[in-house]
Amino acid sequence: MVEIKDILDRLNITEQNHGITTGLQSWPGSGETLVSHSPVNGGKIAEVSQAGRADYDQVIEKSQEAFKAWRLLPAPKRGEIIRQMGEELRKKKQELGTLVSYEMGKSLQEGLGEVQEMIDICDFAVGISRQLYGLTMHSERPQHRMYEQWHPIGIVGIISAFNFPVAVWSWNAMIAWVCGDVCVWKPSEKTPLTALACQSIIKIVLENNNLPEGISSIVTGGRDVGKWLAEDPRVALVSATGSTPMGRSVGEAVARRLGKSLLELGGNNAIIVTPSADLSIAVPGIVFGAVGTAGQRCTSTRRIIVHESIYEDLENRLVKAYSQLKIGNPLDASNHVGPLIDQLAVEKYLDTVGKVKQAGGKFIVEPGVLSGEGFSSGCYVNPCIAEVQNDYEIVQHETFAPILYLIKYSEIEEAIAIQNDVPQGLSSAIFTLNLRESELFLSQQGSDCGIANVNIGTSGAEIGGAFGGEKETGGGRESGSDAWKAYMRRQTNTINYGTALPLAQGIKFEF
Ligand code: UN1
Repeated sequence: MVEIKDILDRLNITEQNHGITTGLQSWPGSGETLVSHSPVNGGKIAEVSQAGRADYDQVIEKSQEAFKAWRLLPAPKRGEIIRQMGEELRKKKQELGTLVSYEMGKSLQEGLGEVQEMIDICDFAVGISRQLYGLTMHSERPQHRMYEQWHPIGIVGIISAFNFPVAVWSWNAMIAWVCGDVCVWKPSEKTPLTALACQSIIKIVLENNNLPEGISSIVTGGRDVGKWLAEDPRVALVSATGSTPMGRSVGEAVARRLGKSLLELGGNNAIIVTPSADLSIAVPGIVFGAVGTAGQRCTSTRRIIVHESIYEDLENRLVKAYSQLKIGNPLDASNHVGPLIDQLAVEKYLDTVGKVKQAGGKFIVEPGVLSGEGFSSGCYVNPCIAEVQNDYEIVQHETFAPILYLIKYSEIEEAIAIQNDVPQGLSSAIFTLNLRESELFLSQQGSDCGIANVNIGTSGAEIGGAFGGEKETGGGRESGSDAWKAYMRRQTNTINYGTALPLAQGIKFEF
């Protein structure tokens, strides 16, 4: 087993840490001290100071200055900086992945996978730095040229969640940086150390390239800091990942000042399992989706909508698979399921279990909180499965825990209607070998989610695609494809190289 003390040393995390940094400088914030505990064993990891308003303002002023310089660096040169960041992340993958696992509680494999996502988005961003393309269009006027170009927008505020404490920041930051923006990061209060570790890794690159402070800042803190970012007209874009209530308050505050927001909020992701499904791939897809990261991904599988003809067969296979799951220390590679993030999450798990029972749901794999040796943090719970109806109030909500719902259907149209009949619209999947069913599912009358998969589960999206969802998921797209456009402002340019001044739409204006 790894020695956490060594890992912290190698990532420059000490017992007491400055929670405010502008990339090169750091200082203790004037807010209350935050103590980070590991859900793995309940132990205290380290302390971090939080920001007061004056600390926040100082960071924003530094960011404004840095933006003036950073935007002048040609985009491919900015890409070169990101390439170097990817190299530093490669060198520290083991350490950072381990700290993610220890501070957040996901398995070491998933912690390492998260750092791999960071490395991959660096590579992607390097390519994008040479592809910030605008269109050209034919003017309706003679000797006129029209085109559009994309410019940096300024300061990007990044509010990230505990469940992907580093990867989701990097999807935003790496793309924002090649676009010419500067970033101010408010990490989750539950995982502040992984954020500081990221900063210490990329600081090497900022120093080696003599870059100014303020390109990459961290403001540690709670709701206050999120509110300051959301209400601050100096922050051009606020990208927020987290719960729907959090996103609603951020989105409303940003909209009030007519700023831009990019929201990546809750999911209530379903998998439809049809009669022709290959159950030998459907079962592992379902189980990883439901219990991986202890059900704490926004893409976690929450609902299985299964055809009545294979309902019993699938149910039996799932019960058998769940009986083989090993729950315990996530740093031990033989365990499949680690702890929930904290005691509050355990309370929410228990509350949901109670509500499922009250509504008439029947558990076929029993819930429960684990105690005894190895479970002293009180954060380990049994992944469980309940037979429910989709319209139960509780089933309409996202609970960030390994609780899986089974729902029966008889016609494919009904299955798609059930899949769509929730307020969220992030990820969805169908297991089928029937072309008509899969194409219907992917069509405009199919899944209403931002992500729709065939014969793979709902979680584990690759960075190359645009990531995000519809309805209460917030509508934002991050990561790959053309998600970079959210981090830039578009300018349409019309140039007259003739000797006359013809007006558009044929309007005559003579005097
Ligand atoms: C999240 O849970 O906020 O698709 C992001 C996935 C991961 C990202 C999840 N690549 O499951």
